[in-house]
Amino acid sequence: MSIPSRVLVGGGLAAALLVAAACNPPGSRTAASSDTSVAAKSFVPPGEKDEYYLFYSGGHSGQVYVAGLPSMRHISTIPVFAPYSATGYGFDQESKQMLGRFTWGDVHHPGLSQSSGKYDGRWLFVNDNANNRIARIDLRDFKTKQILGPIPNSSGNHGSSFVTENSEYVLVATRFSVPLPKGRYADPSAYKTEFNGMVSGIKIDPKTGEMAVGWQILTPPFNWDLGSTGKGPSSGWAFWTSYNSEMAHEKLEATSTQGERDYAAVVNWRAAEQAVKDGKATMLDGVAVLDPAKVAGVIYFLPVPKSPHGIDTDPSGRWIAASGKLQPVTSVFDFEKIQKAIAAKAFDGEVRGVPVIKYEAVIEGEVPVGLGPLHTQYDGKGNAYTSLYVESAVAKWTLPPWSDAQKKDLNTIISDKIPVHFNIGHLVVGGSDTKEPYGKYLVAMNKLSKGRHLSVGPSQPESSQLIDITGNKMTMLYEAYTEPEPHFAQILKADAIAPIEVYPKAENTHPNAVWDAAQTGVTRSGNKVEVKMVAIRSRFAPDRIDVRAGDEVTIHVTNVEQTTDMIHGLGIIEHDMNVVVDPGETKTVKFIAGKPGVYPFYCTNFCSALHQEMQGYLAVKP
Ligand code: K7E
Ligand code: CUA
Repeated sequence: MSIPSRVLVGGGLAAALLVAAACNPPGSRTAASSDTSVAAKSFVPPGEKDEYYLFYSGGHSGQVYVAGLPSMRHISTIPVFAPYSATGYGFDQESKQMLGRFTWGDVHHPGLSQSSGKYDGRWLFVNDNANNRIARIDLRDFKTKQILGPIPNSSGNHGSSFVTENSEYVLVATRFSVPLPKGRYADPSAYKTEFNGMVSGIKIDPKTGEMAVGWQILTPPFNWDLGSTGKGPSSGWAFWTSYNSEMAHEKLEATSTQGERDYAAVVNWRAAEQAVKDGKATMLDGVAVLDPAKVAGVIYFLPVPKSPHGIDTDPSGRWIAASGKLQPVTSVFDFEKIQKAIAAKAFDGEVRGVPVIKYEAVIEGEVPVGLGPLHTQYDGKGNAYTSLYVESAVAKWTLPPWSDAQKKDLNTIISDKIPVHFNIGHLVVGGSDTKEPYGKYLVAMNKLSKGRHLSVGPSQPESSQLIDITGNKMTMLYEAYTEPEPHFAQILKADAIAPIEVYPKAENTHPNAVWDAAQTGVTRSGNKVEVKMVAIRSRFAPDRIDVRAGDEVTIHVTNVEQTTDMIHGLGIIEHDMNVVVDPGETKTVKFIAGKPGVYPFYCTNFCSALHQEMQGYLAVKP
């Protein structure tokens, strides 16, 4: 079936449609393949394991989904910014404290930690666009360990999480601009003068991964969009696109799409770090902020055709592809030329003290990829893959250097195009943002699934499609569905990590952990009741807790199992409480005992033949 071209925006799109219609490359074909030999390529037999992890952002679910490649099987959900009763996240004291006052987040761009420009398998960072936060997941146990934020002076943490090549920083930029510091009121009609955006360097402790806000660079109120970090020749630099360099504050659909070009930010983060060390920053809401009008050399603007979205540095670090979603081209910039242009001051004026690099001095070519280009990924073999939102396709093209003949007609570098279903947003090739991409697979993350699955009513899933990119032509292998909404994903070789499956007893430092029934017990001090409890197949000790209505009850429950998959839960009837405790783990829950009565508690995670018998009573006396 075909769908009508979804109208992404008004005006400029019609022009875009006209331009691209003339240059559809050869190789287009239907995506739905009934060729069963293709099925073998994504088939992972029962009992066998996938070759790669796929870490999907869970969008406004606030979570991260983990699937295997090539099977596309969903393996687990890592709760990050929202409570998740399946793992008891957001119910125990520690995770509650991490979540703070928020019960949701909007995860867009997961970023794996890197060492020497390669994934090191230590951490996965994810952003929260909604509440200006960033979280760190430890890949040793696949658990969220830290949530930083709300980041001061930062509103709409969308241009995030871009990890530098040695995980020095997670670099983030603001989608929204507000009067700063946050909490200050200004009328939105004074947007251009009173509102500001920000680029932030979130410092990562190299040993522990602990994040802290390092420094910030003040920007005009453009809407910063996607970003990417440099490597090789662009080591120490980072890039963000923006929409709305018009600095409009209402009816953005029309008002922010007036200019033929918007600005990308070209940020020298090493220079920013140095400038802060040199005392050139001013403190704003507790953060060292650099004003580029006063501190030269930390940020430049680069014109990019119309309302760009993605900006992606290639594995060599020399080529930077930015896609103007309202123009059917992807602009390829040469970072070597960018450096020369900066050195030679090849500027087209400045905006608020920030030099604007001459487009003509640094553009390598505008590649006519197709309609609605958004994001680009690389396979490390000289090929680039750009998602085409409006066209519902992926275009494959060749990175520079190009021959003179190719330069004359850049249509000739487009080597393949494959339809996807439907309206693709991001796409991911394993390791595309590293020096050594895996190639092999591409996952298209499509915004609409439009009836390609069993009907589930009005709430529709998103669709992901697995594409084999090992040949000259791309091959559609498989498709799967996820809950809303993967924006971006990261792919990691399965053998790059060796997660633990049991918390070793020796590592449990919880002050109230207990390991056998003799150490357990209930103690009272005033109206506070503290319980030390063990969970073991198939009982809780103690299995009776006596309290009075209104008591503040704290239970420290230790799962003393040291066997993989022996997980116990503690659910308390009518107390909105469920905590799930992994082998060797201790969790603390705190609640106020409810109305008088007897409230059974039970193990929520099926653990043994006598799992059903794993229960007890919270006896609440009047
Ligand atoms: Cu959905 Cu990266 Cu937030 Cu593009 S973003 S599509
Ligand atoms: Cu313990 Cu079920």
